Amino acid sequence: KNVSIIGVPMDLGADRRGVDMGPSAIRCAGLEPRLEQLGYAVRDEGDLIVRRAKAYSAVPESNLKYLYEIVRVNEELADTVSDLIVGGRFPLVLGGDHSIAIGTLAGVLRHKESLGVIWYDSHGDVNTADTSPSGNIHGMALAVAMGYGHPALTGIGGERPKVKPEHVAIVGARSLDPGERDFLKAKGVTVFTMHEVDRIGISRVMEQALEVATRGTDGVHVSFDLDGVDPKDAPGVGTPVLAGISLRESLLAMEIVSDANVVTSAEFVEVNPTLDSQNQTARAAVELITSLMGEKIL
Ligand code: DIR
Ligand code: MN
Ligand code: MN
Ligand code: MN
Repeated sequence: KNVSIIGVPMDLGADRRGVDMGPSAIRCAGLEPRLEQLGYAVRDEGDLIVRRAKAYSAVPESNLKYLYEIVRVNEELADTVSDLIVGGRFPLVLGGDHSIAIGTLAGVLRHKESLGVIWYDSHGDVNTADTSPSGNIHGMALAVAMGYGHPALTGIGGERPKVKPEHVAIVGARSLDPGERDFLKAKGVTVFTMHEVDRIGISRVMEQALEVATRGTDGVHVSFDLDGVDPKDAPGVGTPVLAGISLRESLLAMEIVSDANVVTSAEFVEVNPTLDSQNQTARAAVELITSLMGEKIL
């Protein structure tokens, strides 16, 4: 099987700088050789170019920070991901902030009528310009993938199917804005909050999440925000939230998803190595990626 690594050194979708170094940190943690050990033919496609912005380039009458550069990069990412799929390669995207999921999903959706999505995150990322308390586009990516938000964002990647709310499972939520709660209830998105993780355990949560993401779909995308993991295990993230899923549970989650043999694309985002010591969070990301890609202990 052919895997392509695409780095997107984007940090314009969030307030705190530094997740632009995520792709480099994950590479430094040894991703490529670890995937090769699993028998994959790995190609590193390198990084997309993200321009440093010197000031908010918000559109008039909108609070969307850095909209134009985020749109430009995500258009390029959508094309890149789409071309790789045409070439028979598995796209593994490294962030960068979570706004890059807009481009990844737009590219994948050119080839899928009905894509399931597992969104592993302490946040919902279903704000729109109207509900966002921050104007940060990383908090909007999942809404955009479902077709909700500013037309400059929902139009990325051109005409293509959207992700349907009934095919989405959010796992690990513990920080939702009021507008996001309303949105998730109104659209009927399945959300496994920390309450469910604690009550029924991560293995049953993942089995149920897989049910949601595979029922009536033709593939599953895993969008993994490292802030879904507890800050004790993944301190190097842009927006840490206490009381999260442990790294051990998260590795089990990825193993369960891997065993289902349904994943068609993945991204790992929000690694901020400036907040780490010993590149801890990128090293966790490599373990999570290899678990998702089929690594077994024995
Ligand atoms: C918050 C934070 N809900 C926002 N979102 C984050 O700004 O929309 N997502 N950090 O990962
Ligand atoms: Mn996120
Ligand atoms: Mn998050
Ligand atoms: Mn369906």
